This record gives sequence, C-alpha cells and structure tokens, in this order.
Amino acid sequence: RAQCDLEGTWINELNSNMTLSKAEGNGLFSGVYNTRVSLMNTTIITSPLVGYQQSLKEPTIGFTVNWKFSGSITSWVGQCFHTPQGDPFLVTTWLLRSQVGKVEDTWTSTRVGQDVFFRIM
Ligand code: B9F
Repeated sequence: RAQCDLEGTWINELNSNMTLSKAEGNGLFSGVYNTRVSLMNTTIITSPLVGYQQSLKEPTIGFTVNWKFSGSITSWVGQCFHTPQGDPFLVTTWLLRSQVGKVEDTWTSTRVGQDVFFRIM
C-alpha cells in the first residue's frame, strides 16, 4: 500500500475543508484552511496552514492554522490511516488557543476536540 499522500483537499465532520501541498522531502507541508464554524458573527476568511508529516506509510502529522479573522491559533496532531478500500483519512486531536486580555484569564483560553478528515479531491 502506498504511503499516505497528504496532497489535495480534505473535509472534516464539521464540513470544514483544507487544501494541502505535497510534503517536501523533510516532511514539511503547507496549505489553506476554510472552517465552517467559528462561534462568532465574523466573516470567515481562508487561513494559512503549515505542518509536518513523518515519513511512514500511515504517518503521524501535525499542523497549525493562523486564523486570519481572529487572534486565535489551532494546532492539530494525528495520524493518517487507510480504509479497507484504501482511501486515506486523518484522525486528529486539536487545541484552539484564544487570545486573552490578561494572564489570569489563561484558564479560559484553550479548547480541545477531535476532527476526522476525508479526502475529497
Ligand atoms: O472560532 C474560532 C474563533 C476564535 C476567536 C473567535 C472565533 C476560530 C475558528 C476555529 C475553528 C475550529 C473548528 N473548525 C474545525 O474545522 S478549529 C477546530 C475545529 N475544527 C470563539 C471564541 C474563541 C473560540 C471560538 Fe473564537
């Protein structure tokens, strides 16, 4: 079975999508992220992404999005797997850090969750 190729467009259970470049030889990749949810009445803007993948058949991965419509950052870590049909999917856990006005509010600053991505293109 071929190594999981991250290049292309992926969609998750929230209907967010991301388009990733082919990873460089050192595992570095980049892309853009369109979230379908934001919890705010702001205009959602396509935001840039960078990440790393290990060079394994079902690689561990990590990537970070710098949200262009807020002061927040989300990082995902996870792994690529293949369905019995051979289609790749990404199982990830994320942390979303919001900016807070003062250090005492740090306890309110971080959300956690899981996203599963399937390739659509
Ligand atoms: O909603 C986030 C945000 C930050 C400050 C105002 C709005 C940015 C978008 C995060 C999208 C998350 C989900 N989308 C997805 O595909 S990233 C992990 C999930 N996977 C309101 C105040 C602070 C946080 C939310 Fe905000």
